[in-house]
Amino acid sequence: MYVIGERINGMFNDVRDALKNQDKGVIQDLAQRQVECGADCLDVNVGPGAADAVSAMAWLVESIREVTDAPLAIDSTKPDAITAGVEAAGGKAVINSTTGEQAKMEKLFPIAAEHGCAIIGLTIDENGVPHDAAGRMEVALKLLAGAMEHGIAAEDLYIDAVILPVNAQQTNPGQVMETIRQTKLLADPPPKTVVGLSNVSQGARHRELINRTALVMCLAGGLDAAIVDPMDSELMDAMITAEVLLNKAVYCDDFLKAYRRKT
Ligand code: THG
Repeated sequence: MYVIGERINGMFNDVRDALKNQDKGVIQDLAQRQVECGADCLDVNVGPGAADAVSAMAWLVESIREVTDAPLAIDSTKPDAITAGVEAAGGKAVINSTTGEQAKMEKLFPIAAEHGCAIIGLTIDENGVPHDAAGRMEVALKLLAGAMEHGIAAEDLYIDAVILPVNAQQTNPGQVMETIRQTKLLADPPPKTVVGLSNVSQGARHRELINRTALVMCLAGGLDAAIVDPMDSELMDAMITAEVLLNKAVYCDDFLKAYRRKT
């Protein structure tokens, strides 16, 4: 599984304060620790409070680039902030994200094509988040068609079925898991699949247990990537073990250690 570290997000108080005080050491430490724990890519999101999202994104990415050249998932609803982040990342970036809304696709697919970036497509359109897997698949198909029109390969499109807090919407995770399964049948080769895992447990008790159980269930449906906290070692152990059981990693008695040696 492609591990996208979630911790550089202004939703977290330490990141929000670091942005306010221009304290790049905090950001650099989070970048290095996530990579050491197995992140393949780092999500970068300035959070809802940033006054100037464009300059905040550029500052975050430049700070991270001083310590790692890991790919970055440039996470913003604002196309200008995404462009600033992708340019500061030196092209090694995943655009997070477009939706299936026509106006958004027309803005964001050209940015991905121009910079040669992969792009996440949320299954949200002009009507909002669909209620079931069938509605999500309709949007996924629009996203795939939009990507292809702009010369973006299916494998560079990550369909995100939008996992939501289970305590508020108990039918959501099951619909997301079904969407993951169906997305892998959409085309040959199929688009990739991703979730922002920690959404599922927001506001709930036993967050870590919910996160790791949901991750294993999504992996069984064919999940390719997830935005997660790689410093949660029990979550990472569950992911590694699921990959062995799904025959995506070779079994050996020391499989946890073998995976960690790779990172
Ligand atoms: N899809 C895509 N991108 C995404 C999401 C998604 N980016 C953002 C988010 N969802 C994934 N990242 C997070 C990061 C943190 C949390 C949830 C998802 C989180 N934060 C604590 C909370 O809200 O309780 C913050 C509190 C704290 O600990 O300080 O849970 O779905 N493409």
